[in-house]
Amino acid sequence: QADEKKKLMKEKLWKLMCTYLPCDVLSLQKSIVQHVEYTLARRRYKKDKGSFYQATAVSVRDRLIERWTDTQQYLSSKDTKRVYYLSLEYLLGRNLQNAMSCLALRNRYAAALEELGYKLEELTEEERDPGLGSGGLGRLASCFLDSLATLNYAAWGYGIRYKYGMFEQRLIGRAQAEFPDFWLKEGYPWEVERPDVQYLVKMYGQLEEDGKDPVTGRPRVNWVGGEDVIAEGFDIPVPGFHTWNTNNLRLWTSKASCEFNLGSFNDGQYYAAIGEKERSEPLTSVLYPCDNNAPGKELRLRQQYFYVSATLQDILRRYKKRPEHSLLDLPRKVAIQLNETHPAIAIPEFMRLLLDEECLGWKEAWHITQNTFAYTNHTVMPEALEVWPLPLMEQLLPRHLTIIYEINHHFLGEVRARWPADQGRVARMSIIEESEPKLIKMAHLAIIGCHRVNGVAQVHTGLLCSSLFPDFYEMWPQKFVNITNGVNHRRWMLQANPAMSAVISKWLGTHDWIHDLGLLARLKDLSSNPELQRDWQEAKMYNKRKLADFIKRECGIVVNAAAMFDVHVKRIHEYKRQLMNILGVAYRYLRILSLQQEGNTEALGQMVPRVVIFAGKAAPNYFVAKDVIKLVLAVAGRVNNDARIGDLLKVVFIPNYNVSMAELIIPGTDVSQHISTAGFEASGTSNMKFCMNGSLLLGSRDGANLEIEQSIGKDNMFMFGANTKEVDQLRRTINFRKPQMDGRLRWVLEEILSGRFGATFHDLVNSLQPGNDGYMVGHDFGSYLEANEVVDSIFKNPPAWTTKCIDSCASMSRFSSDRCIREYAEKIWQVVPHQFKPPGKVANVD
Ligand code: B1H
Ligand code: IMP
Repeated sequence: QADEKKKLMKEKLWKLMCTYLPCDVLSLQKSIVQHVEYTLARRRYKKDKGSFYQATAVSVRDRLIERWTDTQQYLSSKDTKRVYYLSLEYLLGRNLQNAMSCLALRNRYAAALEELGYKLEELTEEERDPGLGSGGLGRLASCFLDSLATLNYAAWGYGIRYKYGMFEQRLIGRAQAEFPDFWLKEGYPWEVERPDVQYLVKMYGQLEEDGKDPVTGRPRVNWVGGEDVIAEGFDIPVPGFHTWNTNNLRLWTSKASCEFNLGSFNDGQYYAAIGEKERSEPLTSVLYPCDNNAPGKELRLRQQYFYVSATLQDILRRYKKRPEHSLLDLPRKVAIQLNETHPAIAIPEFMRLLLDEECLGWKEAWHITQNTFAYTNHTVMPEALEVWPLPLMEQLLPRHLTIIYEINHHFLGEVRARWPADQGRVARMSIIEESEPKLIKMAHLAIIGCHRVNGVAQVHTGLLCSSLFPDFYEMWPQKFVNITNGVNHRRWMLQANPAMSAVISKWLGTHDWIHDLGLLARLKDLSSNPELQRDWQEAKMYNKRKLADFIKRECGIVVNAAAMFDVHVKRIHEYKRQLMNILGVAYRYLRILSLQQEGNTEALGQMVPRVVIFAGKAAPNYFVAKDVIKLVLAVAGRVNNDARIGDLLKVVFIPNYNVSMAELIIPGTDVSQHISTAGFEASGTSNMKFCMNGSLLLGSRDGANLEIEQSIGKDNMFMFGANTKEVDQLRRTINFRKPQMDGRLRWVLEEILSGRFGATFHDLVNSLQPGNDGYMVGHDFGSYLEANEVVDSIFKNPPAWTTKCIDSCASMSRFSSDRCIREYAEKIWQVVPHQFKPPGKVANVD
């Protein structure tokens, strides 16, 4: 009888748990209102957008969780190979619309909210961006997670749940000021805390020899003493678009281990224990806001190790749950991708776990590690290549240092065997740089410990093989592959630009392009059709008006939506050459004034009114970049307040660029600038987003610009300036040449020095003098201005312009992150999509 009762209870529980939440409009309304009343405990008769956003988010999350649990259950039962993406940065952007679209419930939620007196668009604005990254690298990681889920790959992201994300940028006194971004202030409704998922992570301490391992015969080492910190997981479901598959992003937060270990409270160590707690908590407090610049701080290495160790422990635990799994087979079930070298300490950590905890021999452990890990390089900038002082590694991670020595020893043995008597090569390839202090080169460690190394655009991968790591390429040519970046077109077209998406669907007669961007190619036959052009232009104008309204609200500047919107938004960096842009703007301003003085009304009449829009953050300690912002603001102040200029030129710097702002700016752009010095921008990804949104690119011969040009055709892109080879040559001879400076540039610099724009910006002007100009602003300035003239001349012919925009957009399918993820799956991870089908029939109601 007891058995019968148990069985009934189990059946009842099963039935209750397997009943999916209803998704009709009334049920959605009930769930939202219940969450306002019970989850948030807000007064039901007080209406406010914040609560309704939160409640709607939790209601959506409930529905995601069902799929998430099903997916994970299915994958475990099938023992599917999983991909783990390790990144120190994620720029998720807002989640609400994305999740609703994935569930195909956007229209229903919109209808449900409408009847309750809320507009979905307005609630969307209530969501705060989790800025857990600094720029393109972090956003790429998020696009990848979206595509992985949509394409039915079993994949988890792992990262850090920083308490303070990317700083908030404000403009105070015509300069950047940084404020902390406490993004969790109102709570984050998309995450689920996992107090049951905790790991201990040890740092510092000493090594003790402990005899020999009886099985492997290796000397056994104990790592003792030091500090323990607890890593606790927070999970964010990552839904796929119109599929049941729902992946996971697990972010770690640090906690003091004394909460784990109450012993210290009971033995009179109360205050010491509290002290330890205080020390552990800041570990995951703050994101280092540097893009393409390694911070080299002890706390940063601690963050990296902390999250890597927790992640690998979690992965191993999951793998070992199946008793039939042998560690030797791990690479058949697990692929781990390192996003840059930021998590590269994973290589010695994984070795440590296999050697010291799992008691494997070196050979087995190394074989497993190499076949599991792969590394993506995102930069060739010397200041971004991570190196750690050896004494710091020795102090923080003594065991890892000995493992790194051993890896290096085996590796250099191979090098010597292949190139006997080539001591120079051995020194170049070593993981350890024999400097004072000695340095550990994380890129070398990553290349040696991984079975694949990839660059993120053809020209970038070429540079990895020819300039950055030529010795490694010579040794292992098959290890190096290119996978050109891509972006999630569902976020960057469908979500960010519903107006243009509707035009595309109307003219293609289908929404299927959302799944298969290749279908856009059909638009090329129609691109000069006047009716399509009219629809296209209307959509663009709608987006430009929205952007103009935003600029008015945020910056107090009124801009004319009929003018050309010329946009340069990205991290502020010398190599990205915002300086060249603003000098070009200053030139345009001076030229307008001189034409007016000459009374040259004909030339003036030919000028195209432009609104030049900048946005982006400078790293707080990057003073040149901060000076560039000051110069932009100074020029803006002069130009916008000069009544003689009127609508011919406006300059805007929008503060606090982030993903959701990018979603607003990109669709409202006519021409966008990607003008890095050739050889410096590994790929760029916003170039792809702009092109997909019907803006034309003004670009240098760098990164993915080159491949975009190949796809859309030379005539649809405004390219200028030196190519990689030329830049390389110019930089080698920089101290011997004294080239003539372009007269127009000289004019602008003289005007700046004269105080025409307020401050005189001596340092910036000086950085452009021949011999100092490492980023080739002077060299490229002339061709840059000429390219700008071509932009103007075509903009004056709207049908010609619009044809180019449509043709470009229609040729962008290669740059979807779907293509990119399929390449990773095939060339690196050896995984295939899984076949999980939702239980019963799930209607796509949107
Ligand atoms: C990119 C970085 C980066 N490359 C160091 N490297 C960082 C390096 O905090 N740090 O230490 C942070 C970021 N970011 C970017 O990656 C490239 O510059 C872009 O060209 C590329 O599109 C993007 C994605 O591949
Ligand atoms: P890119 O450097 O212009 O290719 O930028 C790549 C992408 O990173 C952009 O499209 C944004 O999605 C994101 N991004 C760049 N800079 C920032 C930033 O300062 N904050 C947040 N996101 C950024």
